[in-house]
Amino acid sequence: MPRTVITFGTFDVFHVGHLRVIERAAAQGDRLVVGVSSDALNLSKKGREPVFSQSERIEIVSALKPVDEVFVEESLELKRHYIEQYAADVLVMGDDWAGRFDEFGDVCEVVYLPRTPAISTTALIEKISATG
Ligand code: C2G
Repeated sequence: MPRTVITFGTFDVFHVGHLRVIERAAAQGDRLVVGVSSDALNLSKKGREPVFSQSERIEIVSALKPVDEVFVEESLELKRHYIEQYAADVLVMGDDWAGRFDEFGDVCEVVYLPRTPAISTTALIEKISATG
Protein backbone atom coordinates (compact mmCIF):
# COMPACT_ATOMS: atom_id res chain seq x y z
CA MET A 1 0.00 0.00 0.00
CA PRO A 2 1.44 3.41 -0.90
CA ARG A 3 1.93 5.71 2.06
CA THR A 4 -0.03 8.97 1.69
CA VAL A 5 1.25 12.18 3.29
CA ILE A 6 -0.93 15.26 3.83
CA THR A 7 0.18 18.79 4.66
CA PHE A 8 -1.52 22.17 4.86
CA GLY A 9 -0.51 25.77 4.34
CA THR A 10 -1.24 29.13 2.79
CA PHE A 11 1.97 29.15 0.73
CA ASP A 12 1.59 32.88 0.02
CA VAL A 13 4.57 34.62 -1.68
CA PHE A 14 6.06 31.16 -2.22
CA HIS A 15 9.61 30.88 -0.86
CA VAL A 16 12.31 28.29 -0.14
CA GLY A 17 10.95 27.54 3.35
CA HIS A 18 7.70 26.41 1.68
CA LEU A 19 9.60 24.36 -0.89
CA ARG A 20 11.66 22.60 1.75
CA VAL A 21 8.71 21.63 3.93
CA ILE A 22 6.96 20.24 0.85
CA GLU A 23 10.05 18.28 -0.22
CA ARG A 24 10.56 16.90 3.28
CA ALA A 25 6.86 16.07 3.61
CA ALA A 26 7.00 14.13 0.31
CA ALA A 27 10.02 12.19 1.58
CA GLN A 28 7.84 10.82 4.41
CA GLY A 29 5.80 8.68 2.01
CA ASP A 30 4.89 7.82 -1.58
CA ARG A 31 2.13 10.31 -2.38
CA LEU A 32 1.82 13.94 -1.23
CA VAL A 33 -1.52 15.72 -0.90
CA VAL A 34 -1.47 19.45 -0.06
CA GLY A 35 -4.33 21.49 1.40
CA VAL A 36 -3.95 25.13 0.38
CA SER A 37 -5.82 27.57 2.65
CA SER A 38 -8.65 29.43 0.94
CA ASP A 39 -8.60 33.22 0.70
CA ALA A 40 -11.53 33.36 3.15
CA LEU A 41 -9.73 31.15 5.69
CA ASN A 42 -6.62 33.29 5.36
CA LEU A 43 -8.55 36.49 5.94
CA SER A 44 -10.20 35.09 9.06
CA LYS A 45 -6.92 33.60 10.36
CA LYS A 46 -4.50 36.43 9.63
CA GLY A 47 -6.79 39.44 9.21
CA ARG A 48 -5.46 40.27 5.74
CA GLU A 49 -5.90 39.11 2.17
CA PRO A 50 -3.03 36.98 0.91
CA VAL A 51 -0.78 38.65 -1.68
CA PHE A 52 -1.52 35.86 -4.17
CA SER A 53 -5.05 34.60 -4.64
CA GLN A 54 -6.05 31.06 -3.81
CA SER A 55 -6.13 30.07 -7.50
CA GLU A 56 -2.60 31.47 -8.02
CA ARG A 57 -1.31 29.75 -4.87
CA ILE A 58 -2.91 26.47 -5.98
CA GLU A 59 -1.37 26.85 -9.45
CA ILE A 60 2.12 27.25 -7.95
CA VAL A 61 1.82 24.37 -5.44
CA SER A 62 0.29 22.05 -8.09
CA ALA A 63 3.27 22.62 -10.40
CA LEU A 64 5.80 21.33 -7.85
CA LYS A 65 7.36 17.97 -8.65
CA PRO A 66 6.85 16.40 -5.17
CA VAL A 67 3.12 17.30 -5.11
CA ASP A 68 0.60 14.72 -6.33
CA GLU A 69 -2.70 16.34 -5.42
CA VAL A 70 -3.92 19.73 -4.18
CA PHE A 71 -7.23 20.77 -2.63
CA VAL A 72 -8.62 23.93 -1.00
CA GLU A 73 -8.55 23.95 2.80
CA GLU A 74 -11.80 25.75 3.64
CA SER A 75 -11.62 25.53 7.44
CA LEU A 76 -9.09 24.73 10.13
CA GLU A 77 -11.78 22.64 11.83
CA LEU A 78 -11.99 20.16 8.94
CA LYS A 79 -8.53 18.58 9.37
CA ARG A 80 -9.87 15.21 10.51
CA HIS A 81 -12.29 15.15 7.59
CA TYR A 82 -9.50 15.93 5.08
CA ILE A 83 -7.17 13.32 6.62
CA GLU A 84 -9.89 10.70 6.23
CA GLN A 85 -11.04 11.89 2.78
CA TYR A 86 -7.50 11.54 1.36
CA ALA A 87 -6.75 8.41 3.41
CA ALA A 88 -3.59 10.04 4.76
CA ASP A 89 -1.16 7.88 6.71
CA VAL A 90 0.93 10.85 7.86
CA LEU A 91 0.15 14.51 8.64
CA VAL A 92 3.20 16.76 8.30
CA MET A 93 3.42 20.37 9.49
CA GLY A 94 6.20 22.81 10.30
CA ASP A 95 7.08 23.01 13.97
CA ASP A 96 5.43 26.41 14.38
CA TRP A 97 2.39 24.11 14.75
CA ALA A 98 4.11 21.67 17.15
CA GLY A 99 1.62 19.91 19.41
CA ARG A 100 -1.40 21.53 17.75
CA PHE A 101 -2.46 18.47 15.74
CA ASP A 102 -1.58 15.70 18.17
CA GLU A 103 -5.29 14.85 18.49
CA PHE A 104 -5.15 13.27 15.00
CA GLY A 105 -2.66 10.69 16.23
CA ASP A 106 -5.54 8.19 16.42
CA VAL A 107 -6.07 8.25 12.62
CA CYS A 108 -2.57 8.95 11.28
CA GLU A 109 1.01 9.60 12.25
CA VAL A 110 1.66 13.27 13.10
CA VAL A 111 5.08 14.71 12.21
CA TYR A 112 6.35 18.26 12.85
CA LEU A 113 9.37 19.32 10.81
CA PRO A 114 11.74 22.12 11.83
CA ARG A 115 10.97 25.37 9.99
CA THR A 116 13.56 26.87 7.67
CA PRO A 117 15.09 29.68 9.75
CA ALA A 118 14.99 33.39 8.91
CA ILE A 119 12.44 33.36 6.09
CA SER A 120 8.73 34.06 6.18
CA THR A 121 6.07 35.60 3.97
CA THR A 122 5.60 38.42 6.50
CA ALA A 123 9.35 39.21 6.55
CA LEU A 124 9.43 39.16 2.73
CA ILE A 125 6.49 41.56 2.46
CA GLU A 126 8.20 43.92 4.94
CA LYS A 127 11.51 43.72 3.06
CA ILE A 128 9.87 44.41 -0.29
CA SER A 129 7.83 47.34 1.01
CA ALA A 130 10.90 48.84 2.76
CA THR A 131 12.90 48.86 -0.49
CA GLY A 132 9.98 50.05 -2.67
N1 C2G B 1 7.34 26.86 6.75
C1 C2G B 1 8.64 26.42 7.01
N2 C2G B 1 9.66 27.33 7.09
C2 C2G B 1 9.41 28.65 6.92
C3 C2G B 1 8.11 29.11 6.66
C4 C2G B 1 7.07 28.17 6.59
O1 C2G B 1 8.90 25.21 7.18
N3 C2G B 1 10.44 29.51 7.04
C5 C2G B 1 6.26 25.86 6.69
C6 C2G B 1 5.20 26.04 7.78
O2 C2G B 1 5.64 25.49 9.01
C7 C2G B 1 4.02 25.28 7.18
C8 C2G B 1 4.20 25.53 5.67
O3 C2G B 1 5.55 25.99 5.48
O4 C2G B 1 4.12 23.88 7.46
C9 C2G B 1 3.22 26.56 5.15
O5 C2G B 1 3.39 27.75 5.88
P1 C2G B 1 2.29 28.89 5.81
O6 C2G B 1 1.96 29.18 4.41
O7 C2G B 1 2.70 29.99 6.71
O8 C2G B 1 1.05 28.11 6.38
P2 C2G B 1 0.08 28.58 7.52
O9 C2G B 1 -0.46 29.92 7.22
O10 C2G B 1 0.75 28.29 8.82
O11 C2G B 1 -1.16 27.62 7.25
O12 C2G B 1 -4.19 24.39 8.49
C10 C2G B 1 -2.97 24.94 8.68
C11 C2G B 1 -2.78 26.16 7.88
O13 C2G B 1 -3.32 26.08 6.61
C12 C2G B 1 -1.30 26.43 7.86
